[in-house]
Parts: sequence; C-alpha cells; structure tokens
Amino acid sequence: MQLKWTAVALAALALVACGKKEEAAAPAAPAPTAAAPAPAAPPADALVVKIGHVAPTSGAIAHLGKDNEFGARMAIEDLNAKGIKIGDKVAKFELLAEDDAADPKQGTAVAQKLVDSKVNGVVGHLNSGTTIPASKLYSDAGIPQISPSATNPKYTRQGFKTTFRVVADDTQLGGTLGKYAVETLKGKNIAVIDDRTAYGQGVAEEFEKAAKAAGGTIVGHEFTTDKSTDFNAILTKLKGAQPDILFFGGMDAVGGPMLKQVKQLGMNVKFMGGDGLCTGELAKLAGDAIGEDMVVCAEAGGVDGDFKAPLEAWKTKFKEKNGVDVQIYAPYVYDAVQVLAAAMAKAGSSDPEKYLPEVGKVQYNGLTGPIAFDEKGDIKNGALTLYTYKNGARTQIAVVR
Ligand code: ABU
Repeated sequence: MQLKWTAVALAALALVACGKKEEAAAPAAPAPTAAAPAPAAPPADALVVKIGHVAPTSGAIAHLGKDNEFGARMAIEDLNAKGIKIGDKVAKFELLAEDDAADPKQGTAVAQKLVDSKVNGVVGHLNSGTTIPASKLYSDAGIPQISPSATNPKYTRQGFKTTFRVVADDTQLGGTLGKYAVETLKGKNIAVIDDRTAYGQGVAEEFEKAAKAAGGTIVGHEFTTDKSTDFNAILTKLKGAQPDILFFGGMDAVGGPMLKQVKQLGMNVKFMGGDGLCTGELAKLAGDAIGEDMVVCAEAGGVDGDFKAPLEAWKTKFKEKNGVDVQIYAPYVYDAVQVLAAAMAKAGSSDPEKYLPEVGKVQYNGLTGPIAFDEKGDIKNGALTLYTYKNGARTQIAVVR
C-alpha cells in the first residue's frame, strides 16, 4: 500500500489518500496550508461525536502531554473543517481533554470521568503506567481506545477487544536498540538504569535481553524513579564497572539531568534510551552535557518515502499554530483521532459497539504512514526511527523495520 503524490497535491502540501476502497471512506488528512479556507460551522442537526484524550499536561513531562493534546486538537479541527458524514449526518467532533499527570491513580480517575461522559472513543493515555490500568475501564465500557505512545507490550495483551496502538512496542524498541548497541556502536560493557515505571522497566529489560543475545556484557543495572533528580550514587557505582554504553529506561525529564551528572562524573559513554528519552526537549534539559552523537535513542514509529514531505509540512503547520515544535508523538495522536473517525465513517455510526469492529479492520494512510492493526490491536509492520543529537538538535540516523 502506497500513498501516491500528484504534483498539484505536493504544491498545495495536501495529503491525499488513495488506493484501497476502504480508504475512500476514511476522512482524508487535511491540507496543511495556512491558506486553507475557514471551516464552515457544522449544521444545527450535526451528530456530536465526543473524543476523549488523556495525557499528562501537568508535571515533569507536561511538554510531552501538551504535544499530544495539540495533535488531538488539530485532528478535531481538521475533521470538523472537512464536515465528514457518519451515516446520514454531518459529524461535529468535540475533544474532551483530560490531564492524568502521568499518575496511574489520576489516570483511572479521568478514564472513569470520560466513560461517565459517554465518549465515543479515546486517544491516550501517553504513559504505559496510566494507559494499562485505564484500558480496563474503557474495555468494560466497550469504548475503543488508541494509544499513540504507550509502548509497554502488556497494553494490547490483556485480551481486550478495545485496545489499539499506533506505535511499535517496547519489545521492538528495546530489542532493536540492544542489537544496535552491540553490532553498530560496538558496545562491549553495557550499564543499564531504569526508572521502575511500566515503560522504563519494560524497555530496559528488552534492551538488556537483546544486548546480551548480541554478545554484549551487562556490567550493572541500577534503579531510579520518574521523579528523581540526583543520580550520583548509582552513576558512581556504574562508573566503576567502566561501561562504554549506558542505557536509560525512562523519560527525558529524568534523562536530561542524568546526562548532566554523567558529564560531571567524566563518564565516557554512549547514552542510549527509548522513545521517552528521544524528544526535542532532551537537548534543552541536558544543555551542553549532550555531546555530539553521544545520545542514541529511538522513536517508536518511522516515516519514510512518500510520507516524509507531508509530515514535514504538517510539522510546520503545527509550529505556526501552537508556537512550539513537535516533541515526538503529536502526529501519531493526530492519526489516532483520524483512525477513530475513519472507522465511524465506515460503520456509518459513532456507537462504540457498532464501529469498534471497523477500527480493527482499518487501512488508513496517515501522516505517520500506513495504519492497520494485527489481531492484538498493535500496528502492523511498525517501524522505528533511530536518532542522535547534533548541535543540540535531534537528528535522524535511520528508519528501521
Ligand atoms: N513510550 C514512552 C512513553 C510512554 C510510555 O510508554 O510510558
């Protein structure tokens, strides 16, 4: 399945889905141009469709939560501008955005609030630690949920029919990075730190397994939390084992200060991490401690070929609109909202029970590439993008499948 680009579409920076018949029912992604006509107001008898979105918009990773929410808002705006029909009615999409502060308890509290509000679908949550417990509530209520960023494999392995994910999981992330550490970076002595969250622990374990399988030696594995700021004791201990690679399973808000302390201690390591580390913000959080090519990390998605230009155009539009660059997962959130809308359009209904089967069958060409789900609800043929940082900017190394 390929997206084809016409010269006119490219000139207008408009994303045009074509190909499979199923895709014809899907709302096409928007024309990302500042010159787009003002959207017409939905008719008075429009079908109101409520999309729940949850991410931490407060706390240490609020910059990532806001990134996700901006993506959701842009999708809702574009859907309403397009005036898509669900059954015989024009749909009016509304976003019910909630903050879970990356806290599992707050995550289930806001999930219950969305269930009580009778949302038609949910995009979120951002963290595995909130997404997994919340998924039970959505499953019990029969509400389709698509996570754009939670990568712990357990999320889609609970036997729920309602759970979907548009990014690769920690098995693929940790596995690819572990192999890369040994085979490409030629790491021999590898140290690991994880933050004991569902994500950090999971991705670190997968990394460790793959690094060992590739012939690397794990010289130490230490633990921190997702709120810690002082890593001197664990870094000093690991320094004694003389690692050439240090892998961190956790988020950028902890990884940035950790990089500063790695530099203060004079540790000469490649610093690796999964998608939680691999953000635009990391360079700011680490300051001048982030040496050229020192960090290698991966986003749990990969965009290449004909998909690249429209994604870049969308990122430009994102910055114009929101005043900040995309951090990491906003385009995946955008696509997740579009997938829910596409499934509703195909089913001719926004009733979760009626359109849920169409989510599982969707074939959608999004900003982030082709989206279709396997029997568990995971994205088929998920890709990763490896990045490093040069001159303080996240810089792509390669897209790998
Ligand atoms: N995938 C990294 C950030 C979100 C999470 O899985 O916790």
